[in-house]
Amino acid sequence: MAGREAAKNALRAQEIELPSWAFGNSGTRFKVFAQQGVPRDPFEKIADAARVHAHTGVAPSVALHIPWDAVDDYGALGRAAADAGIRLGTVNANVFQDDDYRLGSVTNPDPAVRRKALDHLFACVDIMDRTGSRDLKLWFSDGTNYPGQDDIRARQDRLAEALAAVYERLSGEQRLILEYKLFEPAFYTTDVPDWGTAYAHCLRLGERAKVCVDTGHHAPGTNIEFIVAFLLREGKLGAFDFNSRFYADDDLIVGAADPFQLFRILFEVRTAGGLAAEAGIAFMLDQCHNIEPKIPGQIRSVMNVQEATAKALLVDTDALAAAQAAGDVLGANGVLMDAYNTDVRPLLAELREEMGLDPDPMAAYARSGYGERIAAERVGGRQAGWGA
Ligand code: AOS
Ligand code: ZN
Ligand code: ZN
Repeated sequence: MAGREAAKNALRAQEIELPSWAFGNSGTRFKVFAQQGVPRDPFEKIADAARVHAHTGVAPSVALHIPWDAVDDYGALGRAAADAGIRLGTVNANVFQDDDYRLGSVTNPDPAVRRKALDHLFACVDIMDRTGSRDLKLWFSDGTNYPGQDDIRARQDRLAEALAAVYERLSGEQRLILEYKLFEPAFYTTDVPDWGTAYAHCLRLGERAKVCVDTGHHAPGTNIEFIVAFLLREGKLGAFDFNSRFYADDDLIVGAADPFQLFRILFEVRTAGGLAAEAGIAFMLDQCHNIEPKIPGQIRSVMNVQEATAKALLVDTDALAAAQAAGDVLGANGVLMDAYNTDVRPLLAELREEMGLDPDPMAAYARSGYGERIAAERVGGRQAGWGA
């Protein structure tokens, strides 16, 4: 088993970004379930995200979603984050929640709608300039429902044109992160359906365009760790949207459905050097809690990412390489499984104590009284996607 201390050092440095939209009310396509104490504005979402960081120590940033988190004064939002001990992270654009986007946003056949979508993307870059965010994350709901509805190649041309314009608008260290998704809301064609399409567009754009792998955005049975390994090898993996799924884009707690898959993904990240900050991979959560309480739901997800990372770090890579070189199939698989089957909870508890945290973040949050306090103080909390 590889070194515990080395594993702890890597885990201490790990940073997991929380989605602001995880803290608002959400639901299924049939019903949004209201919870007590949910944030009434972006400042309260930041306070809740900071709470997750306070208990886990490894979630120091929160991703914004525009316009859900639009405010007049981004300087004030950034200061609120800093005062709470966190920072503003990725800006997620929203070109899917407007009547005009019924037939698509940047790939819409109507140039006026395309212009409107592009203007929103530019506005997101303006916000990044103010928040100091490095990444603009683009997910497009664009696609078609019926054969013949629109020209597949023309839509790719329109997409390429919009991406090039946004990329051109970026400055300094800013990056464009393109997210793909197999289907939904479009059911016949999706304009960015898979990693290959996202990769091809990013390749054309340039060095600062990278792919986001949302773990819920593939066909069942897809080998996601292969995609991760490939993108890492090409220097094109920019971010993860971690969540878990049983059927489609379920957006459930990370590691709930398939913790072994999460371990396999993080093992590829670890062996490619992707855990180092210099690798520039944003480890984000993209979940919408529906029936579970939101803050502890995020804490649980952060802990699950940590556990999978810890197991990935414990793989004895020397023993693995020796077994692989010798063609020892069972030996190699055994090395991987030994690490996966290790109970890393004591190691993580030890790490948290060393970081001055309670070894049990879930219990510490429950004891803190924060949940009761926000339920009493915040009346009229909002849906995750309000204002759009
Ligand atoms: C949509 O399915 C994607 O996962 C996006 O990342 C989306 O922007 C995010 O879920 C917030 O709505
Ligand atoms: Zn996502
Ligand atoms: Zn999704």
